[in-house]
Amino acid sequence: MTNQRTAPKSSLSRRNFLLKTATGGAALAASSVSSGLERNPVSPSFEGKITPRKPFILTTWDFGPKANELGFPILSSGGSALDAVEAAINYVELLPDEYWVGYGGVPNEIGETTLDAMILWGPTHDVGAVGCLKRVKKAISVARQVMEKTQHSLIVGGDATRFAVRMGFKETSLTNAVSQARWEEWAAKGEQSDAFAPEPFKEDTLNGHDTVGSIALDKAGNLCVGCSTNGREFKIPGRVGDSPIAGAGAYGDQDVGGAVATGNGDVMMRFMPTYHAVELMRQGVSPENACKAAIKRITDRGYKFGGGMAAIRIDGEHGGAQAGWEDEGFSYSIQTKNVATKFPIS
Ligand code: SD4
Repeated sequence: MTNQRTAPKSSLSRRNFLLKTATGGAALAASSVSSGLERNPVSPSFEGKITPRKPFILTTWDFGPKANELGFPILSSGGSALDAVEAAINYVELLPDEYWVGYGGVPNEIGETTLDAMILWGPTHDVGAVGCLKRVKKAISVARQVMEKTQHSLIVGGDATRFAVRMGFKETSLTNAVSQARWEEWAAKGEQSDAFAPEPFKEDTLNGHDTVGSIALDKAGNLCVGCSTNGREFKIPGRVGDSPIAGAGAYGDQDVGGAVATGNGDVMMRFMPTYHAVELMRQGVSPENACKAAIKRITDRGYKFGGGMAAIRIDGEHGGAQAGWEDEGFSYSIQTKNVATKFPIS
């Protein structure tokens, strides 16, 4: 028995229907362009006009320079951007005193630390991600396994842990003395997660949060983008933020460049800001203005949130923007030679 059905020759398959409608849509868009009715004509595509130059690695926040120092030698010795991003992010994930990324930090409402991470490989536009990963330290490496060993793009929760163990990762507690003490202090107050508060239209009251984002281009001109976080403090168990969502926490396009985001992911993921920024760069908007526009899209809707973005084109042009973080010290660092340069965003 076969489950293949032969469609009558005259019938319009769903695929053909979609193709026809898409073509119709394109024709419609083209005619409205020539009618001069559009208010904001899309600038001519910049794609194809951007040529990859020398290898670079960009990493966000204060851990950026050190992370780049580990990633850049991989690039300068002819290694892949994928290995460079993984090495840079692993460095931050395994820092013993880093509370916001990796183990030993940001417990959820019931005192457990869980991790979100994703990686995107430019040449194939393949993505791997984990959300709410428990009891495994190197979230970005598990995300890489999702990308390389499976057809899936995102695996979550206890099943992500099971997948990691199946791929050979060690299961271990993500709690340390700092995260335990911080959670006990908070739990003693008998509060519930601040995620039950009203949406942040007046002010962003949420507890601490942070993410490492990294973008690299290798000598072969291949782009890789990744990010990793343990989300926001005292989140509701099961919460997955923006970081493992392609286009939200991070995004890249092999022909254009990449963007990474950090901040209130519960708000930011509603707007796909990194996708937005990369698409604007494709149209010729500078990385800085692309980040500003992506953030403005969120604030224009009335949200008061804290967040930052950094973006870099494959030709090395870069920029960033932030909202509500004038005094947070958000920065990104870039390394193209021996030393990383830090770019504060205020
Ligand atoms: C999240 N965006 O899970 C992350 C946290 C973060 O700066 O980046 N904070 O919401």
